[in-house]
Amino acid sequence: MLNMIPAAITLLADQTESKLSLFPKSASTFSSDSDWIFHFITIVALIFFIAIVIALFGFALKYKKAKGQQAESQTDHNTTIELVWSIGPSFLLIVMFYFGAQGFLNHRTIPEGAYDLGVDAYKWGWGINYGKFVIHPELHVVAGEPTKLTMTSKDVIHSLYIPAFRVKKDIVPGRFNYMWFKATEPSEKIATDEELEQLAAKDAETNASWDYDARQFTPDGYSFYDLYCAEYCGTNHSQMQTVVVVHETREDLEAWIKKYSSRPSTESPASYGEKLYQRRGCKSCHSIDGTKLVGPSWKDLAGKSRPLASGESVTADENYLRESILNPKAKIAAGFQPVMPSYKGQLTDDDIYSLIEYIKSLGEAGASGGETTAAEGEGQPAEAAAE
Ligand code: HEC
Ligand SMILES: [Cu+2]
Repeated sequence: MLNMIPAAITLLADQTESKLSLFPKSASTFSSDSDWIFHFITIVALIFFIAIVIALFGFALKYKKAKGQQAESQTDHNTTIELVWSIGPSFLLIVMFYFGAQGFLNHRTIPEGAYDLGVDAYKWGWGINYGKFVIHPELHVVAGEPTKLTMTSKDVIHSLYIPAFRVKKDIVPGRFNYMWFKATEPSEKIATDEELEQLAAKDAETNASWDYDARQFTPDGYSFYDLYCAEYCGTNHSQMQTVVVVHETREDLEAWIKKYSSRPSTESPASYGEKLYQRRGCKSCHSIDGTKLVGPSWKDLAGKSRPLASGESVTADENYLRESILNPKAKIAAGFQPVMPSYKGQLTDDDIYSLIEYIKSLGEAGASGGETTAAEGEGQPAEAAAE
């Protein structure tokens, strides 16, 4: 019996696909659970609001006395009315509670065998861990399969919110939080590889990063759903956004992951290093133009003398840079807090090498003699000197 209510309300208020709807497109199995009950509660509240306001004004007029007349007490008791207006609405509340609790438990119960991805939230960005050293700000999942997110924060409380999936969950530093969903509507491939290459070349020329809002597809050409941080977390909270791409098949997703698993053989380490700088969140703490952020700028860092908090100085050679990435607490740069997380086990040797080459490319090229140390480090491909 109770189960007829969702169907009836969905008929009444199935606006999620219409232009009038306040709801974003629905793209997960949760939408059908939650949208109707939202409408149901809104409609019930509206009906009661209207009835109560009409009664309020009606009685105010009916019992209005002329000015100066003495008010008289009219207290009376009607057991039937009292019972009806107490017990009647409580049935409505039970319906709301029943379906609310059902939806809540549904969100909490993660199905066995869900596809598990790690999520790292930090001020101000996202790192989705696909395993095999692939960490990327975009969230990529498969349609029709449950996905589980295991979420941690590196700093303050954030909240992962995907309106189209009707899911939202806080991410608290120092603990794991979980969420799951089953995406239903695959993304479409909107742009051709040729168009994408042109746009990427244009961005490289103007030094711009990919504009998701203006283009409405990802650098790989997919349409996407928005993912926001929904917990005010500081200055750039409003920019803490990324996108969700839903792949039609697991193979398609695996192919995408593979594409990001290592440096393409055609790409120079320094230019790949720049991508890692953007993708892996170094950007939120390190500038490349000399600006001091949470961490030191990478401009003119390589090869220079680096004063340490201990009072000593070291040369910022490849070994120092590598150590700073893998074991940041070993030597603290003077004037900075030891807040950089270690990237041990999260970057491949080639990733680290590429980042170092990128940092080296940010020194004033050729201006300093200390920079002729290219390809000296252990196990690094010798042909890959910076451009
Ligand atoms: C949460 C902020 C934060 C993030 C993210 C971060 N760093 Fe750092 N980094 C710092 C701070 C703060 C220092 C200076 C303190 C120290 O030496 O540990 C630092 C120091 C460094 C240094 C030494 C620089 C110098 O001037 O001596 C290198 C190299 C470095 N980071 C590389 C990276 C790379 C590569 C990434 C991304 C994969 C990264 N960092 C991500 C905060 C960060
Ligand atoms: Cu946030």
